[in-house]
Amino acid sequence: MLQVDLAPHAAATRFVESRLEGGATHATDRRVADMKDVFQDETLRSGMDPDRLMYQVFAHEAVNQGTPGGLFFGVTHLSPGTVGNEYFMTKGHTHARPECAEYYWGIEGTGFLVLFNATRAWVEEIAPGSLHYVPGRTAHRIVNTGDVVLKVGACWPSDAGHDYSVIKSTAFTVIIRNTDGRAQCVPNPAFG
Ligand code: S6P
Ligand code: ZN
Repeated sequence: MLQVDLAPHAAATRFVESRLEGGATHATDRRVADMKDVFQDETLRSGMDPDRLMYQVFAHEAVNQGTPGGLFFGVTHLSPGTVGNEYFMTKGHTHARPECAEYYWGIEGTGFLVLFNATRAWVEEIAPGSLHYVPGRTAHRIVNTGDVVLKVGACWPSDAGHDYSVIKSTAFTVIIRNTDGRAQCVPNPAFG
């Protein structure tokens, strides 16, 4: 009879309360101090508590970074808050292998996925259960427009890599800001 083994690696990895724990998982913290030149008002950001947690990324990497054909799985927990009138957000990036695409999906909280490529910018609303396809050659970041932690899942190719050269506050073509208590998507006044 065929022998079937319970894979110890898979058994050791857990997705618990939207966090990843166990084998081949790791967590990365991004604090206010790590977000230099990402928000419109750098003076306000630099005056905030540098240790304040902006987001955590939990990732499961079953293969080495750069492995062709593999996948990575992650969850981002993005805190609520603003820098001036700009909501907390991730740095944002394109992929170092620009053709690589990615899936995002909403788990908890509400926010926006901001995307742009050479021809257009667009924004998708994130809510529990929302599914988002990020095409290749498209810069992407998430923004928390709610009052609770925004939790978003992601799956991307293990050879995608990250290119953060788009993160400067002047580079994203649209920004999400709080206008009289409402989330508003506006052209980035600093773009270009
Ligand atoms: C990876 C994927 C996410 C982000 C995470 C943090 O391709 O898009 O896991 O890494 O949301 O964003 P950032 O822009 O700081 O890497
Ligand atoms: Zn990505």
